[in-house]
Amino acid sequence: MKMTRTTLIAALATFALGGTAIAHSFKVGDLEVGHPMAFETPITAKTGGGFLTVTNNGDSADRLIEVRADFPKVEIHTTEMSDGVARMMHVEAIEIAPGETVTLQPGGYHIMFMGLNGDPFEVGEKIPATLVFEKAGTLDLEFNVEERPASGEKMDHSGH
Ligand SMILES: [Cu+2]
Repeated sequence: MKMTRTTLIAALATFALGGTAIAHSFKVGDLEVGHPMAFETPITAKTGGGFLTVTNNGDSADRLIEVRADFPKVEIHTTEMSDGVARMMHVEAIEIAPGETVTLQPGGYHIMFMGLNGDPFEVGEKIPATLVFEKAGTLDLEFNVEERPASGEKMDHSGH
């Protein structure tokens, strides 16, 4: 593996924390984004989910309206259960009310990176992305790719 500056810093940080998942956060205006991460994906995966928390420390609502990353398509999704099957649906925006924390997690809201096409997410990889908020503006951050838990989340991707 070629040791880039980013991987070196990540390796040092991992060492310092004893190999536990690294919590990281990013701020723009009154918003704080906590621990953006994605699970590793199989080589055949066409999509990967991105997860994080957004806390609004201000006194007016804001909305996540767009996510930009180097993939053919990036969408904001929600998950709805119908007939016992989780189906993902595209949403235009996620509202973050003042004083609230919205959690993007498996089975709920998530960011969908689409068109992976044979370049899967690998543990330790960092995915650069830009979140666009209606009021707070843009926020550059990185999603840490982490090991998928053994149970994994099972999702129906037929809607894609
Ligand atoms: Cu999705």
